[in-house]
Amino acid sequence: PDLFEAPDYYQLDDLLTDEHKLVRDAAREWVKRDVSPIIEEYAQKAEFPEQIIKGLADIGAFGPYIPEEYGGAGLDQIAYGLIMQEIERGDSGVRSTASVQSSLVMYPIWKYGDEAQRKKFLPKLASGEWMGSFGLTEPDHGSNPAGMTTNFKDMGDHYLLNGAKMWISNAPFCQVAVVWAKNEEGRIHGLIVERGMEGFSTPETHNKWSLRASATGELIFDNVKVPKENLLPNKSGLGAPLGCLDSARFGIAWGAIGAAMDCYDTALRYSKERNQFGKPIGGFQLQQKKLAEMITEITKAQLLAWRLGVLRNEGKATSAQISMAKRNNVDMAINIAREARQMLGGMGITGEYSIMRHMMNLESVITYEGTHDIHLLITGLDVTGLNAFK
Ligand code: TGC
Ligand code: FAD
Repeated sequence: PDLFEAPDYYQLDDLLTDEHKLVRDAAREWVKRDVSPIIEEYAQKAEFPEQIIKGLADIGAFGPYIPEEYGGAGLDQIAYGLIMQEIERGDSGVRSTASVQSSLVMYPIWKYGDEAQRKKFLPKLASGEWMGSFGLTEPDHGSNPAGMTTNFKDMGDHYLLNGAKMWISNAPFCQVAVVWAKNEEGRIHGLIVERGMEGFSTPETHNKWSLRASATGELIFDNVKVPKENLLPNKSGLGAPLGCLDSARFGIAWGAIGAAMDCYDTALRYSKERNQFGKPIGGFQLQQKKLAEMITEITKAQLLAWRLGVLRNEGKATSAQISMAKRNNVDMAINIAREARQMLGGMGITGEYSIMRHMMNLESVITYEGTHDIHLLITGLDVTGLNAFK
């Protein structure tokens, strides 16, 4: 892992500020030192490496763009993207943990919460003392979260929450869950549910072939009494959780580039070292085609992500633009992982190299935060004005 070299074919470093490069390099060094050497072992045993939580907090991965007064790193969107890129070069599951904590837990508390909620939760989430999860998806409502059945009733001095969420990253060890549920009028609200509340449980989901180093589980609410002060007061409706997804999807558009870079770098290196028929396999046209296409696609994805970062810094990026980048960049990464895996021949299927782990991880990344198909339909709706979802 120490050998990793990030491709920068179009001198994109020239577009970054000194602060961007500093933040990126610190994240890169940390991933090299503390993630890459251990991650294969944790993925193989399907365990989240809890010892990396402090390091994630130290590199600013928990709330990169949340203001410093709440414990965040106070950085811009491009710095956030670069941190996600570096983490996902290590492992998409580790990036998932950071994405959820930052964009799906800290972001809604910051944007939709009141001052007391911000002060109570954000600093502890930024330091990793508390870990969070985000409950939107249900067993019968994945792509269509508007149909959710998890609900809460106003009991006077508290809310009574019932229902279940499925496929929830960080659920098994979270102290805090931002949960989306309908009130008696059917309006969606966010509630902060805390571990220890009676009737709240988080069983782990086992037997995943993907994101094995990330803990996934359910959130089950059986007559959970949620204090009234735990309702996020400043936004309701489906647009509230979808606003969080915009931020997380942006991070994924960058993160996927990291996974692709690692696959490309590994395959390029291997192609120069591995000899068959008397010469390095990198000297054969078929292998060069793969490598040339990989670096072309990575470069295009980097430009897309960078421009989207500029638009987000200016507050101008649309949700549909974010969908395009998430869809394109994850698809780019999974295709590169599949091609790179083949370039390593039999060695490519082993844990000696990171490629197959990335490839399997990306099967989740292409599904969560809106599937590949859903993002295509978002673009379709945006350009035609015609809704093909329903
Ligand atoms: P629709 O009628 O289009 O919209 C309802 C309301 O939401 C507004 N809106 C948005 N607001 C902010 N950001 C967005 N991206 C938004 N998209 C829509 C919209 O304006 C409207 O507002 P209002 O005020 O008019 O009510 O809703 P729909 O029911 O037709 O659904 C649209 C669709 C299919 C695009 C949406 O449901 C969707 O994106 N589905 C995919 C679900 C999804 O992405 N789930 C992700 C779960 S979390 C996760 O996967 C975490 S993985 C984390 C990790 O480990 O990294
Ligand atoms: P479905 O919605 O049932 O889709 C099945 C297939 O049908 C897909 O190919 C889809 O593209 C297609 N499809 C659906 N609707 C349409 C349509 N209108 N037109 C055409 N095709 C359509 N959720 C959270 O809330 N929080 C989390 O932390 C979280 N973490 C996750 C971690 C992992 C490892 C995974 C795998 C998922 C996670 N998710 C999380 C859930 C994820 O967001 C959902 O899996 C995803 O939104 C898809 O929902 P679904 O699995 O129910 O698939």
